[in-house]
Amino acid sequence: MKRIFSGMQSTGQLHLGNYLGALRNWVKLQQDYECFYGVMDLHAITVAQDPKKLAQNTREVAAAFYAAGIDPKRCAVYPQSAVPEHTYLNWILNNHTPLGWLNRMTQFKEKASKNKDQEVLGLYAYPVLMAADILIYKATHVPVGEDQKQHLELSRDIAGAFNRHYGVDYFPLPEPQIMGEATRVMSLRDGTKKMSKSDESDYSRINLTDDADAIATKIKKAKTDTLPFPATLDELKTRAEADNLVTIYATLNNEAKEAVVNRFAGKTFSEFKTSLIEVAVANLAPITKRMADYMADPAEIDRMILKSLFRAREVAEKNMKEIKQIVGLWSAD
Ligand code: AQP
Repeated sequence: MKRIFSGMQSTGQLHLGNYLGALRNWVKLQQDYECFYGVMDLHAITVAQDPKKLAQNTREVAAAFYAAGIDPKRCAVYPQSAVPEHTYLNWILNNHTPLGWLNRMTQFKEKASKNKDQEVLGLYAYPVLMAADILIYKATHVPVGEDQKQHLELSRDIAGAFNRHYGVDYFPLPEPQIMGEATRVMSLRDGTKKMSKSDESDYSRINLTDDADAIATKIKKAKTDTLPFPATLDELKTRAEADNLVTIYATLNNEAKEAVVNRFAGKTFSEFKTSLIEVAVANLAPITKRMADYMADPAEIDRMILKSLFRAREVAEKNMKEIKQIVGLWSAD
């Protein structure tokens, strides 16, 4: 069976971009693949986190996975820090990653440019840890949003560099799976910026914990231009904010963007937004409700994590033994 790895950082509450760009697709993929879904708490600390909140955020992300429909009986769902082989392999892969490759990564430039205090080695080296996250399971496929494509390509390059260096065909070159229409959901306040957990404005995103009132307020306040609703797909493409809202609508409602444009052409944005609120609440309210139930019982989340963590550890430990042999590291067995 083909194997999938993907993960989400526990940097805050998951939002509609995480859901439509990744999580919703993960739920579909669990039917056909062996899946490892990590809560990436070691990636989270590449920017400053409050130690009092981090473990709780990690539980909350796991709860969002379960609430969205990830079945822990089929998939491993676990915090990254609970499988130390991720960081062990990270160190080995550091030695097969030329600095020039890391210098090209746009996410480091974007995040570090926002804050000079964030120019730390961990943030710079983040893509190598991401390669280790994937390769420790010898994953063949990685479902991600568009923003992670560059990191995925680097993971393939690092896997190839390791294989060539040791003259082995050990790591498969992982394939990115960028699925559906909503591969890059944009901020509700600025159609040129991606929706992000770390955006200062809570109005820029719909969180998976938002109730119906919050969703309605955020959609009503979402930025649009002053022109009437676009009449054609070509026109939509030239209007970032409208395009984003139509993409959200179409993806949540499982229909083509063209069908949405045809339905609302000639109507007002306010009519469109009223309908979008209905669609968003109908889709997200059941997830929000299930998340609230899980979050009311954090001990149960921990028990659920422990039930599937062993699968990740089993595969990671076995592969690490093989990798140590390839590299020539000492072992008594
Ligand atoms: N706006 C988005 N549209 C589509 N997909 C998205 N993803 C994130 N934002 C969008 C996808 O969600 C998965 C998990 O991402 P992550 O939490 O590990 O980190 P990120 O991509 O850096 O997400 P954020 O929200 O922007 O986090 P912060 O603010 O902490 O950096 C990935 O598959 C990603 O593609």
